[in-house]
Amino acid sequence: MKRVGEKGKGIFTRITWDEALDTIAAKFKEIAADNPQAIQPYSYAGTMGLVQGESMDRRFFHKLGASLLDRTICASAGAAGYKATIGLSMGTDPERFHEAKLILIWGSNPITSNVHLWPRILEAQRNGAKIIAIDPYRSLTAEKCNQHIAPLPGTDGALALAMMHVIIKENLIDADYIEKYTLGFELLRERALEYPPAKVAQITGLDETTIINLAREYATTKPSIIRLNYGMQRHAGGGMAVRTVACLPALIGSWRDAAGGMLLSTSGTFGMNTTALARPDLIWNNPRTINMSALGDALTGFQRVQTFNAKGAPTETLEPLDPPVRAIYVYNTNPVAVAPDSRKVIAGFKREDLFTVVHEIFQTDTADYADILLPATTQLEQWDVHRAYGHMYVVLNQPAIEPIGEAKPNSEVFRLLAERMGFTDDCFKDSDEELIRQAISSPNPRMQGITLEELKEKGWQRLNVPERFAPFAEGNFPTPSGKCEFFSETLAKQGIDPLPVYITPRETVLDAPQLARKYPLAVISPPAHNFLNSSFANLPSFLKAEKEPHLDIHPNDAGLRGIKDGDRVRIFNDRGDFKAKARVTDKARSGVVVALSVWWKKLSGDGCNANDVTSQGLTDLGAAATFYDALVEV
Ligand SMILES: Nc1nc2c(c(=O)[nH]1)N[C@H]1C(S)=C(S)[C@@H](COP(=O)(O)OP(=O)(O)OC[C@H]3O[C@@H](n4cnc5c(=O)[nH]c(N)nc54)[C@H](O)[C@@H]3O)O[C@H]1N2
Ligand SMILES: Nc1nc2c(c(=O)[nH]1)N[C@H]1C(S)=C(S)[C@@H](COP(=O)(O)OP(=O)(O)OC[C@H]3O[C@@H](n4cnc5c(=O)[nH]c(N)nc54)[C@H](O)[C@@H]3O)O[C@H]1N2
Ligand SMILES: [Mo]
Repeated sequence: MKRVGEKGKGIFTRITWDEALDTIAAKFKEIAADNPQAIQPYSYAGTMGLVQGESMDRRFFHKLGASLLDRTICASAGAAGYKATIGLSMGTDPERFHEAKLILIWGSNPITSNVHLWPRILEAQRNGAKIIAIDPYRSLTAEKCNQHIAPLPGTDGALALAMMHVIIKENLIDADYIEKYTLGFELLRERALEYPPAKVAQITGLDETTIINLAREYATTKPSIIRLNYGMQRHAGGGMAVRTVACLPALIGSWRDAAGGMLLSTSGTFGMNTTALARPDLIWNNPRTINMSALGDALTGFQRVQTFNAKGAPTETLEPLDPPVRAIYVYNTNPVAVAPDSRKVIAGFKREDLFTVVHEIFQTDTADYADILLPATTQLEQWDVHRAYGHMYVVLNQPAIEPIGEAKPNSEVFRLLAERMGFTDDCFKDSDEELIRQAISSPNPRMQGITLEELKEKGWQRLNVPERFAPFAEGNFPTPSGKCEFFSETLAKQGIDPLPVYITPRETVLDAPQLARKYPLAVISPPAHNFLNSSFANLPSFLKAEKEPHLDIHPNDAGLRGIKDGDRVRIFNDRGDFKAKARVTDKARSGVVVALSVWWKKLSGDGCNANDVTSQGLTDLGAAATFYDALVEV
């Protein structure tokens, strides 16, 4: 379809695929003749399949010479933080959780967002394990745990350092493991001594005894696992927070047990041949990279440049973006709803001189701003192969039905565009099945035995890892030193504190007192139970279940503002505002309000959602979005 109405109104007229593709190719040729870097690909996790998510699309934009995209909207802070300590996103097998005796669910809400892990956790609980949630919000998961510890958002790094303080002072460490398999313990010890529980109680808003007991229980119950996840990452110090928490298992030697250690993501266990898929060798012009979490800036003419202080706390300046973005091609993502600082994002998409292509299954908030809107197939209609971040299986996605209507898979559209652009390299002719073969043909030992034939037969294959996978039982950390790095030379070289350190959030009452006078409440907006980011947030059954946007607010905070349960409230800061129905509840700890997300703006009642108040500030490590680091008034 092509746009006939004003940008954002979503009024289109139907055209043929030929006309659509010719229009896009003509526009790209015109811009590329000037400078192809003015063309911006923009994609994320609509499908996480390798074929439809990171193959023909990457080849196309590499060959074109378009700007690159740093895909930071979700996991890059945690990945970078974990890498600094452990080396690679690899950890405990989710299928061992039922054997643990203590599980810390830290910044994660598995009942909603990791459904296949939850039964294992329940089984552990039935076997007598204690389950502790560490979360500022009493989530569905926290409600079912044996204990819920509710720190202020973004203070997890301090909490972990205080735990280390107790563990080291009370000699609850595994000295043998530390000696053989870790680097920098003496320095870590000195650092941890700077974080006594009394001091950290002030930072986190927890009782000193809660912190001490948590540390003791964690260190003395065997095996104990930490399921750490995204909640703690979405703050200015999110990368360092993950790096810090990731030191804990080595300190007490819990990696020795297949049901010990920790799980952030299993993605690094997979060794898919993503290079063969994306073909970075096709890049010829050393293009710039745009950070996807600062899309609002990019579309309005700016690039965010980060600098760090000696600890590694980030500050950012805006520099003019030259050339400006003249065309954007959006697929597998819905940035108008999910990217931070919506007003800037929308101001960008409204630009009359911006050429916008959106390839979608539904007419999303973002689709409404398209100049050309293309129909996409769903996973039911397309080939793909998946790795995972929450299990150990390679999964084949075979189409169950023919494409409906005129919908086409991402891979096919890029093949057709490549042809129109005159890209003659053979790699633009690869079929989806050929792409799958390339993805799984990898020298990585964990990929040995994975074949398309067996995948077709079974649908899935477990990675070539032992049933009782205990990757770091005897060290073998994939870090530069081969050890768990309490001290990181790599960080030191980047001018960042080589030891774990607490990096404060950008926007909290304690750390930004001036801002807090105007906006005294921290807002977090984790996934609503029935939505998948913004996917499914338009389907009638799920909308019925979620009813309308809500804001959970503690009785004290509600009382101070004369807010009663069921009142319609406005949540605002200098960036913007959105409206929701107040639920006065102690599920939100005092000082923190919770807006479960991600609502489509056009279905939310006021055309806005939680991202109207979130910021484009980036994390320390990984330059990720800081969705849960925002102050507001209600
Ligand atoms: N149903 C459903 N499932 C999903 C998704 C979805 O949208 N819906 N999204 C998928 C995606 S893309 C992702 S990335 C994952 C995300 O899934 P999770 O890893 O579970 O991450 P979140 O839901 O963002 O946050 C988890 C919990 O962290 C808490 N939290 C917020 N800030 C902090 C903090 O500073 N410290 C601590 N300790 N906790 C904090 C939140 O209150 C929340 O209960 O889920 C995936 N699965
Ligand atoms: N306030 C707030 N904002 C958040 C978050 C939060 O917790 N709070 N979570 C953040 C996180 S963790 C993430 S990962 C991002 C996720 O953000 P996105 O990656 O944008 O995920 P979705 O919002 O689910 O949008 C994916 C879109 O892809 C489309 N799609 C699905 N399959 C295909 C396909 O095969 N082809 C094409 N062309 N399109 C397809 C879907 O219809 C959907 O509209 O959002 C982030 N934004
Ligand atoms: Mo995500």
